[in-house]
Amino acid sequence: MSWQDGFQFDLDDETKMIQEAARAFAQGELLPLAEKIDHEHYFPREILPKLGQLGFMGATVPADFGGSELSQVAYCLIIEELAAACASTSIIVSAHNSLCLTPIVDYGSDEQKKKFAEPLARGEKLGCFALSEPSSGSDAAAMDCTVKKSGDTYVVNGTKNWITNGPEADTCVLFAMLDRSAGYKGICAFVHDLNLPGVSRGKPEDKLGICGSPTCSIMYDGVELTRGNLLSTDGNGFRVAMTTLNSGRTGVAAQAVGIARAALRDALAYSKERVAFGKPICEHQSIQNYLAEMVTKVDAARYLTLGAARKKDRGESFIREASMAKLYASRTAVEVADLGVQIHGGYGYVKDYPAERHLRDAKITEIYEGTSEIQKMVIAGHLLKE
Ligand code: COS
Repeated sequence: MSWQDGFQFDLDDETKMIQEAARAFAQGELLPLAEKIDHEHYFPREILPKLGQLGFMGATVPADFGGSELSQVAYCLIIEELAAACASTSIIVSAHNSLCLTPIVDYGSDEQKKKFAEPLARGEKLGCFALSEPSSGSDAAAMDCTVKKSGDTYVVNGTKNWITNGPEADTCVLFAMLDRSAGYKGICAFVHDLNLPGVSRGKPEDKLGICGSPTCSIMYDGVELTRGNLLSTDGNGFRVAMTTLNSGRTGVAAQAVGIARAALRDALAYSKERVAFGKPICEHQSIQNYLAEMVTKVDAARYLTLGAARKKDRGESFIREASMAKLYASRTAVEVADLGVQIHGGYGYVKDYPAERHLRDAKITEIYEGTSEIQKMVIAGHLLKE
């Protein structure tokens, strides 16, 4: 056992096996590609069928619909392992599972699960989630994308922004406003194929980090959907979005733990090799102080993350815990990656070493699936009610 395992958290044998399989794949096949994925903004298409074979593309989906039916704890461990090798790949997998598959499984009819969830869970198709817009992100209910209903037909017009997997995805979970006068109760959720007439995609965004995870806008121009695309009922879309994001936040927290772990792993290795004042820098107290701080935070972040996931697995309320995990783990990722750069000195500032990549990759975890400011609103709101 090494520091990378952290607390064992009473994992059962099956979960330990999944963690080991994820680590073996991530370290053996993904880590060697991570630099290319980042530097060339390379979408690792060839990795996806392999992740499908491992069962990671439908991690928590019931076996009846082609999934692996794993616990949320096991899912978070998979995302952590992928992120410790390549943050871009971890968010491709996390957006696909948490944001696209979860609402289909939780709110879709059996027919929708068969049609949309099965090929996603097998890794044959890639999913995305379209909630944010050019003028609404944190205030998710303030959306401008509209849907007009006529009989069983729903016609969608508007633009969705910051769609992780957008340029490559086949299937989308979409949110649009049916009745503005009803506020958040006027929002509908849909699942649809992206190759419909009237759907177009913007150019891939040029981002600070997670450069192999493609992001774009999706435009809807009179796109016709049917009742067969509606998830849940008219007006229940905000609930679909919020509950989806609750579990999604445990996935982003796990991603942040993985990035922090990678930053510590690389800084630790460097500190043993680099000599200053006649000895390896890991023998200097100031570097040891950094390393101690880093490993403590990584373990604390993982503890919060798996704690939130375990509450979900037990069917308990986990909204505050998921937000706490995301808030703390994302800050940890940024702080630990920053110290990783500091330990590397000048070498931390150039692209020859992965230290700077971890810092660029870490930052987004404080922004997507709810900014840190939103997480604090959720945490304080629940604290005052409990
Ligand atoms: N889980 C389940 N239900 C939730 C919820 C959550 N986390 N947050 C809010 N709700 C429910 C509330 O219980 C309420 O339902 P009822 O009226 O039935 O009780 C309803 O949603 C409206 O809640 P509220 O009035 O608090 O909504 P607001 O519009 O004020 O927004 C926040 C609440 C800010 C928490 C929400 O908009 C949010 O999470 N924003 C961030 C969105 C986000 O993460 N975007 C990233 C996009 S994906 S990259």
